[in-house]
Amino acid sequence: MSKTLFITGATSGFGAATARRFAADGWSIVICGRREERLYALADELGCLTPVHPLKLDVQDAEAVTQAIASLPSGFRRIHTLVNNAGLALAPAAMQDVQLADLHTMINTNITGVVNVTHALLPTLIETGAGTNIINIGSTAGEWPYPGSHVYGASKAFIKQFSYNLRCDLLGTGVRVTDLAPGIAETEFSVVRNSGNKAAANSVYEGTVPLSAEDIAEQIAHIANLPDHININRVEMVPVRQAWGPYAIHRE
Ligand code: NDP
Ligand code: 8X3
Repeated sequence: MSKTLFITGATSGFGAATARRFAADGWSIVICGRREERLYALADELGCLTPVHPLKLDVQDAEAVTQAIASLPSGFRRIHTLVNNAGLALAPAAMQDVQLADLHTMINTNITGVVNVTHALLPTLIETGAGTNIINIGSTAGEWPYPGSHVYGASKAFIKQFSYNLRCDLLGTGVRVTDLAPGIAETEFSVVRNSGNKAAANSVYEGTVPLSAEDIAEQIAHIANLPDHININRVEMVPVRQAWGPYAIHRE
């Protein structure tokens, strides 16, 4: 029987690329996202390769997450790999200049959403045990501060510590946990962050070579398929053209 991947945020970017990568390997896949049209289009695309179950889901809604996971069809209940990928950055300006609602959306999606989905899937992951995976998509922003990252970066720092703490709780179950922390990657991420302003989004990637969604998908596939006795705690993955800047100094 094929293994089953459960991936959130599959309607775009890393999530869609990862669904395609695992489908090519013959995994059964539960794809989640809020945009129904995209979800069904991806299910149609991959359905000729492998069993696919599209799940329209807002990860912020704990009750909806619990219900959706409890009602998975029988062929999709035994999850082998959970990828907590759904997430977003908003309000790319100083904390003092942004809307509180945008900060709440990031917290509710990047933190609460990950907790909701993980809590609901832990019983099935633990039941299967050895070789199963929780791969949480963090970010370099969770480790390295920069202006305008405020709650977004802090939400990704949560992902790192949550992943490490989960490993402690899951020791002995065989369930593996990884914080996969990419640097800049070209997806719809920057369009969302810049409220649909494509020119502002494109300028993030102008004149450089960012990571691609397929690069991330390849890394996720690598981690998920490692021998059962290996746990990758954290991977920080950046383009060659990305490094750190100096401390900022305020001068009169
Ligand atoms: P995209 O904007 O391309 O994809 C984000 C995905 O998250 C979409 O499928 C979206 O689907 C889904 N999503 C957002 N909010 C919700 C929600 N409330 N419920 C369910 N799904 C939701 O961005 P990326 O692929 O780049 O981002 C994927 C992850 O990678 C995010 O966690 C992001 O923070 C992280 N990341 C991105 C980097 C980058 O530079 N691109 C670098 C490091 C980390 P829908 O709108 O249909 O619900
Ligand atoms: C997204 C990468 O560099 O925009 O997590 O913070 S970055």
